[in-house]
Amino acid sequence: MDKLIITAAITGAATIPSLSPYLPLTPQQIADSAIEAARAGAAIVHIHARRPEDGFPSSDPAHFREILTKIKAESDVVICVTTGGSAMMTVEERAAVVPTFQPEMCSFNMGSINFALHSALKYLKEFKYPWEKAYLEMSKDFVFKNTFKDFDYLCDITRANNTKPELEIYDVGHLYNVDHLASEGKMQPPFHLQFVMGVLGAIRGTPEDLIYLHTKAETLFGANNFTWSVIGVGAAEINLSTMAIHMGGHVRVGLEDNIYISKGKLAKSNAELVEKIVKLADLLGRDVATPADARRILGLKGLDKVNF
Ligand code: KMH
Ligand code: ZN
Repeated sequence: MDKLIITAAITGAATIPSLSPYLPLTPQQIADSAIEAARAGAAIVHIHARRPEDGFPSSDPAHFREILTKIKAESDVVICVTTGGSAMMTVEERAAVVPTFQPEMCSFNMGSINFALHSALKYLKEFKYPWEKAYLEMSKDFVFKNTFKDFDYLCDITRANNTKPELEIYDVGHLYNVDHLASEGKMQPPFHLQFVMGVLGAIRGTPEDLIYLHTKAETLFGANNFTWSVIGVGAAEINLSTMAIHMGGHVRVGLEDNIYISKGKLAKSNAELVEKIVKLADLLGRDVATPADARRILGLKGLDKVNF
């Protein structure tokens, strides 16, 4: 079994600032939190940007540049930049980070889904920033758009910049989309699949759902033609991580996906969530990958080839 690659998803766009005072918002906070997560054992950090003044999801290259250069100055961690951004951005805005920064990795969302956040309105009554309440309400009508036209665009720019796409699989049909693009010669194995489980609008985070996605990927691609990782959104995080460590997959944790370190107790940092996975890996007898191990396992181009 390969060493375990832990990805830390630092801030995202779905977690709103009022959900946790520990969510990093400014470029400095996001970079510091990523560096700390890397020191705790994350081999990859997944990066979104936010407007420093109010934490609203940002696609501004200046915000990304500040975050990426600060991380690179302090750490050799692999940086996987989002092209998912938020459902309020156009695909062109979301994907601009790839030609601009030519990162080693980027997310590549493999299908359109409803991406609903409105259930947080049931328990969240006070908001830190004016945009947050409307953002949750509007998500009831959000479609997170990732069409075949968008796939073509992302295939072109990831290939042109030698950026390894992390294929975000929110449901089983998304595996068939990968297969379709591969059959057209637009994507080549080995694929790196990220099973995103527990978003309201897509597959849930149950054990049988993970087994099903994994089995279907093996059937479609063959066991040697893909690596995989899992995101358990919310409460599913630790259970699905345990399964993935045991099954030879990799794990993503972080405040983008889950704000709790244990039942009802907020995680104080991304590093704390990473440390929990490091302990779990140790208990289950799996070694944790360094950034150099992750580059070898995933076949990445190297930090000297990025443009920041
Ligand atoms: N927020 C996650 C559920 C992306 O950034 O492209 C999915 C994600 C997508 O991380
Ligand atoms: Zn993301």
